[in-house]
Amino acid sequence: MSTAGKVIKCKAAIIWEPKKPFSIVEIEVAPPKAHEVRIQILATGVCRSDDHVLSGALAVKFPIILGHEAAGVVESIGEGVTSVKPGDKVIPLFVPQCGECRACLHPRGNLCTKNDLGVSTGLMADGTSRFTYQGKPVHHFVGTSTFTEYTVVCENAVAKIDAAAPLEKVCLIGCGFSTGYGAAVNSAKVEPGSTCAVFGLGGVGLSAVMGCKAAGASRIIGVDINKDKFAKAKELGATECINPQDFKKPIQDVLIEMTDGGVDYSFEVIGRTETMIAALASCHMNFGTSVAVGVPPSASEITFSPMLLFTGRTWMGSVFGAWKSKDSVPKLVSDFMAKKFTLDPLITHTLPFHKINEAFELLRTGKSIRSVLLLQNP
Ligand code: PAD
Ligand code: ZN
Ligand code: ZN
Repeated sequence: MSTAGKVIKCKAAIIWEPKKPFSIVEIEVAPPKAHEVRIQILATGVCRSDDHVLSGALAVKFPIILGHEAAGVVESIGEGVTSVKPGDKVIPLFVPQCGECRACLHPRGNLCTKNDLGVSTGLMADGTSRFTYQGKPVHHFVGTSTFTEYTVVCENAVAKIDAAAPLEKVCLIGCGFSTGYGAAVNSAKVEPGSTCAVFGLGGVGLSAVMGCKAAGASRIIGVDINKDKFAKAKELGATECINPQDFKKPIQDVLIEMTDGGVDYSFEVIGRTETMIAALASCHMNFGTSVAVGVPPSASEITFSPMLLFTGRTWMGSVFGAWKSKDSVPKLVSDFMAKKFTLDPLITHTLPFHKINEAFELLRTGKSIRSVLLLQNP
């Protein structure tokens, strides 16, 4: 029997307040309104950005359904939706692409103004939520909310992908892989023969390593305080790995010495203000570029010497790897299917949805790269 047009009761992982575990409860998911799409989520990755909400670093409205790196199947569509239909395999997009705003129309812009990042509302465009628990609304997260069996997203925030794509792998294209890889190939535009440093070797940082390698970098230096990350980083293209805790001097001084004055490109893929400055200072003063990828705590500010910029360095940020999401995600999935890159080394754990708290513990203790939660059998 079709569920289209009806409220769906299903399981979702709700967070009630920071520093508390997920509770899996039965929620109600309203049908999609005009220009909205209801998706059955089948696989979702666990990204540090979700954990930033749990730790309290990222300010959102509670209660909330987190999750933003997923893949699923369209269950039903609202009025006026033309780009997807029920049964299509899709990836939800935490950076939408409306195609009409200045960012979407600019050749270099990808942070569509319809996004719900930064100061988040936790609501759909009409100012309401599609989720209720015991009659009370529950907030959406960055327009996706994938830690639930069913979610509702705006049509601008969903991309149709190859029907043959393995959802338990390509869900990483919804965030971690695309963010890191794109930071190297789109934002920095790493050139063949260049020297790169990647700070933070988690799922996103390792994807940046893969992007640097694909772009032809000849030296890729991985930087992490967890040496257990080094073997995988080397497997994916890092030529050397260093642990800041092994040195008495600041890591930027170590990198400047190792590279005769600084790297061509550095990437901060941790989300800490100190390492953002260290990454900037590590790149060459004349022509070095540093890309800030890690999500900083909402309330943080940075103080740094303006000489770091005056002497010629470039500092830029990168959200979702600077990909125009709705156009690029289907192509990234096709590239994956054509074996132009691999996702397997990034997926260290695959767990059933009810083990969501365990998956976050694996991330916090540095034991996982990416955990993928399966909601049904994809
Ligand atoms: P992760 O926790 O898997 O990886 C972070 C890595 O940094 C770990 O290996 C840590 O050991 C390492 N680390 C921690 N502190 C330090 C330190 N002081 N010096 C060196 N290494 C350190 O996270 P992830 O890969 O899922 O995400 C990384 C960041 O990227 C995180 O802040 C996340 O919120 C952000 C992100 N940004 C976007 C975007 O669009 N810009 C998208 C997705 C994730
Ligand atoms: Zn993410
Ligand atoms: Zn837009």
